[in-house]
Amino acid sequence: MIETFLQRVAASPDAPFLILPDGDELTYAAAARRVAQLANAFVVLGVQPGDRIAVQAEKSVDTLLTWLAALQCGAVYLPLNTAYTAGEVAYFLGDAQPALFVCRHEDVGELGKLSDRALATLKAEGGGTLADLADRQPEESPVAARVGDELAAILYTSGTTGRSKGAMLTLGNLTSNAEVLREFWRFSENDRLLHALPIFHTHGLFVATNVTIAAGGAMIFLPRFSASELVRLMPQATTLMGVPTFYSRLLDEPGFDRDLVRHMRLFVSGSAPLSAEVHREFSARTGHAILERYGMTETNMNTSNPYHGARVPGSVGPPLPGVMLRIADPAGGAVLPQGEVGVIEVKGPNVFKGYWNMPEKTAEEFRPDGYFITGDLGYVDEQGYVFISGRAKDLIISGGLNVYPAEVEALLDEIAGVAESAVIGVPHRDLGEAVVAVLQARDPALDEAAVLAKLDGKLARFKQPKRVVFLPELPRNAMGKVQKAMLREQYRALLG
Ligand code: MLC
Ligand code: AMP
Repeated sequence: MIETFLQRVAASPDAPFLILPDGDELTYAAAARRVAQLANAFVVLGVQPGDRIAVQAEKSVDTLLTWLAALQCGAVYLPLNTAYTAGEVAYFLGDAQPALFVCRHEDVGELGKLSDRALATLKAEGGGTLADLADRQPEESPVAARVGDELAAILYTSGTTGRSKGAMLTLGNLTSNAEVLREFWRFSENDRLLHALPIFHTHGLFVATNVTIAAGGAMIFLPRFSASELVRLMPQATTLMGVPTFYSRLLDEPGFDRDLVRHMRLFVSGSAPLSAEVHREFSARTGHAILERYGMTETNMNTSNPYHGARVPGSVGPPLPGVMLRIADPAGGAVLPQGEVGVIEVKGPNVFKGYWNMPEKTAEEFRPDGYFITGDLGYVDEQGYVFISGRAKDLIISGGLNVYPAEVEALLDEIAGVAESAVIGVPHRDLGEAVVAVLQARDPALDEAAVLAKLDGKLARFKQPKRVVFLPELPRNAMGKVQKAMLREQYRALLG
């Protein structure tokens, strides 16, 4: 991506790359100068090609540019969700052993001690020790020579069995996917993408940013999602990418109507299922059919509804060019005939190299012929459109963020007075699904507030249950396994 970025700099140095909510602009040339300064700062801090750089910092121009600067000096980028607690961050740093950890300036007291290598900080409003060091660096820097198979980034995804896994993404994975999406979604230098996603996940960092760079377009770069800010800035934009919650919230926003979006070229949704109802309501209100696509941290984007042609509500569209997709029997792996429901498997230049330091896990999730087992269940219709109908993995997706019940259950089971726990996802109008804990208590005095207080500080807040409910006993099947489907049914109206 750094080569693509620098080609864009050379071609159109004065074109805007980032447009800030107050109207300030950063051109491609100015961004390149800052990227070089940051890359030089990394080298001063001891980073060498192949080293990891972990970043847990608020969304800002400097934070975004650390991604390109890491590539420029040949490092491997490791972005971390700002919601992660110190305990969660300690695991990632221990596992990935980054040569440099960049954290929020205010966190240095708590997190500084987690890293025995170089440490630097960024402030949300600009500044911090990394920014100050970068200010004193030359505005040019050599570009590390690397080949496509080398690592560009490691993104941690939680696992069904507890430990988070670092998905290793190569330069080739990212550049090929960015190029395919640029062409498929017709991005150009005229595009102004409203960017309100976090920049520590595939969606905000790779899909949105890399596609913009590949096209030489600009991002209207918001520090966080706000429906009213999107409405205010929409007249300057051509495109928006978001999780389904963005779209349901926009529908609730006064002033969000056909006139406001008449000039828009494209609305893309992904990371979680977009309900057919929101899709239809959005079309009726605006005249635009949201384009839904399907991806994963491990695979980048796999499928997309077409740019021209039917965007089918409830479907994630056919496989993207270059992506091979099949439906297999989750148990034996036999490929199933068209129309049958099974586990979705994918193969292509977009698919990651494996999990960091976990060769056995990697081997388990690939078939011998190289297909990656996504853990999503679905089928392909007669027109070749993919429909996701469920998940073989025990995973909750809340507002586009993944929560693995096993991780929450492990912490709940440690609480004195809890006999057993089952964490489930229940329908939630705003977040799609929300986390609920069902507990069998040993201590009758244990209540919801006490349980939530015990989780606080140990688990990122988005993973914490929105409700805790108690049952005298958890329902089990003949094998003794907790029947989560039954619990999901029982509590499906809990959050309205
Ligand atoms: C925030 N909160 C959430 C939450 N987001 N709880 C559950 N699920 C979420 N997603 C909680 C906070 O902890 C806080 O709780 C309260 O809600 C308000 O926080 P906030 O920061 O003000 O929330 P808000 O700005 O409204 O955020 C909602 C959101 C955000 C939907 C805008 O979560 C978001 O940007 N999601 C996008 C995630 C994303 O980028 N996913 C892509 C993954 S990549 P409290 O208790 O402290 O008050 C991927 C691959 C692919 O999946 O295909 O793209
Ligand atoms: P992550 O591990 O955060 O990258 O999340 C990837 C998961 O998000 C996938 O395995 C799917 O379960 C889910 N996902 C992504 N896009 C969609 C979509 N359009 N519809 C349904 N689920 C999706």
